[in-house]
Amino acid sequence: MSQNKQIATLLEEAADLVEFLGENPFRSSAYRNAARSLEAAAEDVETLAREGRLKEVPGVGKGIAIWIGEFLELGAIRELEELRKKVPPGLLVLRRVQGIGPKTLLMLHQTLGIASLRDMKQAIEAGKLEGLPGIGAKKIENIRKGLEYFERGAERLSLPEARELAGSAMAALAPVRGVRRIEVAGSLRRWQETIGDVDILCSADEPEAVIERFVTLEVVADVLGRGPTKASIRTAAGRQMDLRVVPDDSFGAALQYFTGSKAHNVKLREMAQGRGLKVNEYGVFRGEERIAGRDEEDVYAALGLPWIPPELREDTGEIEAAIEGRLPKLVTLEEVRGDLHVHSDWSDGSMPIEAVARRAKELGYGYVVISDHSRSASYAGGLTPERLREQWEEIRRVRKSVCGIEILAASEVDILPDGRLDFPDDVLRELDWVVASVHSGFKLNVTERMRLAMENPHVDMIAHPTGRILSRREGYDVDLEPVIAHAARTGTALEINCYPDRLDLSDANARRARRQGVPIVLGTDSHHAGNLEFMEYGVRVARRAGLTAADITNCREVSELKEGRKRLRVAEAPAAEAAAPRGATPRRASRKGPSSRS
Ligand code: DGT
Ligand code: CA
Ligand code: CA
Ligand code: ZN
Repeated sequence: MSQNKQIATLLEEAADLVEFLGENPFRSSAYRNAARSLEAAAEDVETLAREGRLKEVPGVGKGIAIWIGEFLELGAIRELEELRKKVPPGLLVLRRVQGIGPKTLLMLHQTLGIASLRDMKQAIEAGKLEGLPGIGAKKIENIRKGLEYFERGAERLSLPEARELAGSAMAALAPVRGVRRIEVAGSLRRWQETIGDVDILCSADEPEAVIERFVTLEVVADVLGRGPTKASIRTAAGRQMDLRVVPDDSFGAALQYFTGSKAHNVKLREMAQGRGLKVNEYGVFRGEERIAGRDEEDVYAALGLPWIPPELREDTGEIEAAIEGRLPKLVTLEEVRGDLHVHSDWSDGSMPIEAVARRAKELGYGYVVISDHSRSASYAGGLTPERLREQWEEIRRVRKSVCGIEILAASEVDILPDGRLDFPDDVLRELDWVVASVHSGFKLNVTERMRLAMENPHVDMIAHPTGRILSRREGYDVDLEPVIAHAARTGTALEINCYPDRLDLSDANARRARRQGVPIVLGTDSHHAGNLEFMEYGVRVARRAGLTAADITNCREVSELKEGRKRLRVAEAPAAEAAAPRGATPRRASRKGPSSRS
């Protein structure tokens, strides 16, 4: 690990500790910002420190410069050591469980000595939480659910983690003598939202050499099994990876088999039997004769089917659709024309607006929004209307310096506990795009609040509609069915949030929403450099939901996007107008708004 990375890790830890101790939130975000910019810094800290240039790193002030100095000199940071003494590590793990706030946790630690996941579970089972001050039956039930959800999720890998593991293994295996083809299989190839274990398939002339390299990869902590053509390993972090090596002329059949899903394969085999054929990992057979197996396309073709994209292989109707020739033409990353959910350093992001614009342009987009938080999201540096107007000045400036891409002025406006929006209509009216989200009061009538927000003609989209965080929390107490129905009725888009630990809407929910005619938006919710690339995850969710470019708002060019905006349609449609209690906004050119570009 480089020293920059080491220090960044320590700063992240300090941020966690400070957060846990309930200290000034600015302190923890300062640590996190510094950590990120150290990781991104081109030069190593040692050089920077020697030349007295540490403070050139964004986010590194006097205090953190001292920390870095201590680390370089002593290999430790005194203030961090002090912080560590105040918080047992098990409590930091518990802190990530939904349903337990820091105050409760600290109290349970002090009264019951709870310091780990296991302590907490045992205390609940033994009924020790009952009757403690401020802890009702409902709260205990929430903690129990949070623990279950956390433990279930912790066993599976996130997509980025799985891709990283697979990518590094494949890079190491590809140069091994005799290797011909190598691919990921299993749930990772299907882009399932979490991954049980990583499956890799390889064709090679000398399987032993590949297996030998695999079991000696740097990440390997345990070899769980090893044979002449397959092996399974476990990493130090407890992650598992399987490798299969097959002859090149059955690579297609093996890839089809090991991609799964199991349910898809079972259905496919039944269908094949009906046609007098047999399918297995070695090929497609008519009697003794092998009629396909080298390439996956041939396997499907031998069964009379078009190739089915892996994302659809879950037995949710894709085989029937393939038989009837009505597989959807799934959306691709190249068809996405812009990003409709991006934060800049004006709120809790770290990218200046200009950097967002340049990156979006590099990605080939025609447009990108700047959708910073609104004032109620104070923890995230939400903007007041005054700051928002100042931001428009900056947007106008960047529009002049970065050409060839449209920068749309937007906001991610909070849906308040009573269902009102955090900005008045006369502010929202001037924006090019309005995202509305619930960021607080997860148990307060979320369904109704979202419905109210969607009544507002300025609200173009609801972000992360269920609020789930994969492996960490279940999400809001929201009933999605009426939310979807209301989105369809008001023409409000629902987001597939592309952040890999959100993926919200999920594939199944996106499919439901689309069936009811809801426009879908892919939003990265970018906060940092590199996050705009999360678009790929959202595209994969959309593909798993069977969506085409026509279903997705940001697969349109910017002109169509503007014309299609909800408030314009609402203004023209009397029926919908009646549904907007605060009155639909007539189309009106704004003098102050960011859209006036003269
Ligand atoms: P995961 O690892 O839980 O995220 O899910 P998968 O789908 O990667 O499952 P895994 O790793 O157990 O197996 C990889 C693929 O191998 C699976 O998708 C289909 C195939 N496969 C494994 N076991 C069986 C089986 O007993 N029957 C059939 N038809 N296919 C199997
Ligand atoms: Ca797997
Ligand atoms: Ca496996
Ligand atoms: Zn958000």
